[in-house]
Amino acid sequence: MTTMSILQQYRLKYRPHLPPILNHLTDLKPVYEPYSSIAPNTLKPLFPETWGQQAISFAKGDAAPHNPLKVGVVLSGGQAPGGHNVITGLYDALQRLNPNSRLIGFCDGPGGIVQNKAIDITGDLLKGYRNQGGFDIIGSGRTKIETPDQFTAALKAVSERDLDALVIIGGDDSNTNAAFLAEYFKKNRSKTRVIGVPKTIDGDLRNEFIEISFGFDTACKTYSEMIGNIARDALSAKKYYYFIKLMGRSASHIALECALQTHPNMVLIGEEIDQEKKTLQDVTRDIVELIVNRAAKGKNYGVILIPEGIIEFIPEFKQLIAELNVLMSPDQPHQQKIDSMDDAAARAGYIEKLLSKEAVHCFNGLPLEIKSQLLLDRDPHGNVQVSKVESERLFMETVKKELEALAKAGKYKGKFSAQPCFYGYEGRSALPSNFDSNYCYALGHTAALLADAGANGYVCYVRNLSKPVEEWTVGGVPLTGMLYPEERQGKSKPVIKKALVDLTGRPYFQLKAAAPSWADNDDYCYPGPIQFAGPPDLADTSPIILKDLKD
Ligand code: FBP
Repeated sequence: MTTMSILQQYRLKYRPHLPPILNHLTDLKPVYEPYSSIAPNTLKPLFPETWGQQAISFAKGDAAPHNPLKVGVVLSGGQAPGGHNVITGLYDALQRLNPNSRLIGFCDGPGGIVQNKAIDITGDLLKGYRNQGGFDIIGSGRTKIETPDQFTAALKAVSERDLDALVIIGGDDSNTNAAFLAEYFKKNRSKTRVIGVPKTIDGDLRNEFIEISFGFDTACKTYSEMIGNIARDALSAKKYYYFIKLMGRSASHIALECALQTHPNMVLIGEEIDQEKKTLQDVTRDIVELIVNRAAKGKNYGVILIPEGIIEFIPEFKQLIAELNVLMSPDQPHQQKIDSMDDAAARAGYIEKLLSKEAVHCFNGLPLEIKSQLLLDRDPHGNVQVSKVESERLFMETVKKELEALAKAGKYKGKFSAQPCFYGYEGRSALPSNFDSNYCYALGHTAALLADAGANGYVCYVRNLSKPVEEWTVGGVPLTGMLYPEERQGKSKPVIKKALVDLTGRPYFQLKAAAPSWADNDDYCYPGPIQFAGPPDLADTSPIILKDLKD
């Protein structure tokens, strides 16, 4: 273990607050409740063993002895602050249920299950990870368990290790995978139950039960600190437009939350662009209009937030990306051919010939750099790696061109100097906020309770998150009920649908109401660094976008 900063040492001593129901672990009994699944019945034949289960909550019963459990845990996908607290919460709860319980951690993501590579997670090991950022205790990875051989290997691993349960900490894809593993294990008469935990800074694993995935709060607070600092810099020097791309693969939840925290001059919301069917040129013109109006007031600076997933919401890009996803899928020879070419222009030229007329029109209008970024390797789920596409630079470029044309026509007299920023990875392993520390610790406890209750194919929830911890409730919902058929790499597959920004929701209306003033005036708000100590309205805040739920 490396030397710990003073703050890290203080955070090790932080005792996460638990909702009162989790103070009585050994007395709790599961309560089964009807659950309105969104999954169409066409998916039922794929899940004969785990279809149609009820939701589970917990209520106080009589104190009863609990059998020792052996549980495996795995971290899957991108890092999200709080992962270590899910594991400490799981460990502590298993110990409280029965001190002879054991926890093992599969290393480096789901690939560790397939390779049966794991370590014992002990109280001593956890001493250095309580309330700390990152996933480094066991590592993470993006391997997806999908081939028959991988399923067989996973079953072998959990059987050899005699696991009562396997806890998968992951996003929408990993929890989809958890649903399939739960079904497969049960079908093969394995005793190992599978339980998911909703993780992802993107905040797109949301539904009636999952109010927000863990990590979102800390990531947004981290980005908002930086956006606030940049806004103050813009206001002080009055010479730059900052084009800030914010992580969040598809949905614009992070951009929305950060905008509500910092009040930039403009924020692009992918879902709105999609609804209004705005082209690249339309979006460029919206930004240009803001810049021209501000220039007329002598303001040649500003802050513009761009969600990472933006390009997929612009219709011409949507089609281009859909075609690229199919063309570059593993059963096609094109990715290999492209990778063997040294020259970026040749690579672009090769793919151009395979695209439809509409897609080629969009592709040809892009700078070569962006074309190359679109042709990089797919992620393990077959998606274009949008975090590699520098949309902040793309917009800087298109806006600059348009402003030059306006200047030539005598319609713009301002100065335009822009700086690109990308805030992404730096938010994923930050020290978790009190909110994420508490939330994750409660999620870990809930996973232990579900394992103890014999639940299979469930994802944990903690609800009422916009309220004080004392009002939080916990339980589990069946994963199959959250599935929906979606086209992936040209094939229809059941997946947990990514939740997009609700354009009829309170947070979006709040943004729309404030946007005109933010555009003209410099209403910047400076949240500063995450606070871990102090009054609750300073240190224990939850994401602003949650406030529409029950308030
Ligand atoms: P998860 O969905 O696995 O939580 O990851 C989300 C994310 O952080 C996205 O915001 C981003 O697009 C992507 O991971 C980057 O992935 P990588 O770490 O593979 O570069």
